[in-house]
Amino acid sequence: MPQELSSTQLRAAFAARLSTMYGGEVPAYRTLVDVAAQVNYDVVAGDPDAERLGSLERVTAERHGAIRVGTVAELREVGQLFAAMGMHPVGFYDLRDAGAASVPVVSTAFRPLDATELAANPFRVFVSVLTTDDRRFFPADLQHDVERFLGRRQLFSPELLSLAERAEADGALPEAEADRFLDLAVDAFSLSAEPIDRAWYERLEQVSGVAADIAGVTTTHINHLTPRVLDIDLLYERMQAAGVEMIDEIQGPPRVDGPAVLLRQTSFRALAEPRWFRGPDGRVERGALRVRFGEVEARGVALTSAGRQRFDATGVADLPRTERDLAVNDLAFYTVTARPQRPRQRPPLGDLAALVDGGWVILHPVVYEDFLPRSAAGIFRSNLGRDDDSDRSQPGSQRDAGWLAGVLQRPVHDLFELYAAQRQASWDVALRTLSA
Ligand code: OOG
Ligand code: NI
Repeated sequence: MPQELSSTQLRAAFAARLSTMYGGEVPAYRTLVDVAAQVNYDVVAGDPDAERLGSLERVTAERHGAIRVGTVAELREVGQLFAAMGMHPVGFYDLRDAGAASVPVVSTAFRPLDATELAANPFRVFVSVLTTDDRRFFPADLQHDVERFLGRRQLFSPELLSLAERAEADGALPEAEADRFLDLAVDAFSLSAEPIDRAWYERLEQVSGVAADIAGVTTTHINHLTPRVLDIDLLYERMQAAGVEMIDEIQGPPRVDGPAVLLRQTSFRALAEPRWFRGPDGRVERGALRVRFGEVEARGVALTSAGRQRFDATGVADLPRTERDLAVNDLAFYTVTARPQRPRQRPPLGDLAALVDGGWVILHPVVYEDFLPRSAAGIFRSNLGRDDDSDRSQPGSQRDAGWLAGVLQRPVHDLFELYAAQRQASWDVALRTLSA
């Protein structure tokens, strides 16, 4: 039998090749990765508990990417591509309503679903699609022109898509096909040398920087590739000390004296990258665009929907400051294992607080593997400059998780359900051990 690559191996190889490609395109990304790796190393060296939210090895290798597409047909193709690598849509994010920073896209994240796959390689991609039919952002004539432009482009070749279908169906690709698949996939996300129609790009830019980035060009590109760090405040300081201009803030919950929750992110500003432009007279000239930036993130424990509601309403300050209290009040997800040295009495099986306090079980945080719409919109916005100038008197177009599943022709997984299933599975095992 020929050597083959499983979907897990395809994902790991894709993440590695994408990182090499992106490092070649955006040298500041390499600085970010180096500083991030050093921060992780230093944090682990100084704190015996630092790996509680992920091993040094996993955290240092971990990346998420972001891409943006224009149409539902393109989004469906993206879904096909990632299915080949064991990455499935999780969550629905509406960034049109993400407060002051709203942008005309809705999004999901393609990622591995279960703990084993995440441990093998946690690579994920945040994918956004332009809402061209949303009148708050696009008047009818512009919608028409944008859709006509998008209808003529092809982001992914038929060869790439058919290799992806085959990989999904078989769960693997033979080595030679895998290599070809990876080449084509990485290529589809690299910055194109194709000249950009300047007048068209500028017309879209008037409406929104996001619209221009997505629909002003005939290709897509990886917009950022984000390493993970164990201490984002330290990383922020060190990047500034290294002379890299960072955005003003770290997005997400502020640092507190207690368990890290959800996700904190920051980035360096988009750099001017040389691009080719075609003017109205047909002449091609060199120009520059600032669209790609360097994001970095720190991840904490996943909140339950009750915890999340409280966080959304009042911010992190209102959450308990211990893992025990977060877990027993069902505000954050923790898995449990039976403690090897535990009391000899009958365990109070139905009572989590008593099981924890009495020393029967140990809690383990479930890392938040997803995204935050407010931070996501903030990340878009902080790097695209212009303020929201949508017309809120117009009706928005309807989008939700059901719409997304229909477009993708794939189930869109609910993140709370995934975390709850993981917690439940650990309980099933622990209760069996405790009642034995
Ligand atoms: C995606 C922004 C969202 C994140 O980490 O929240 C995102 C984009 O800029 O396309 O990646
Ligand atoms: Ni990101």
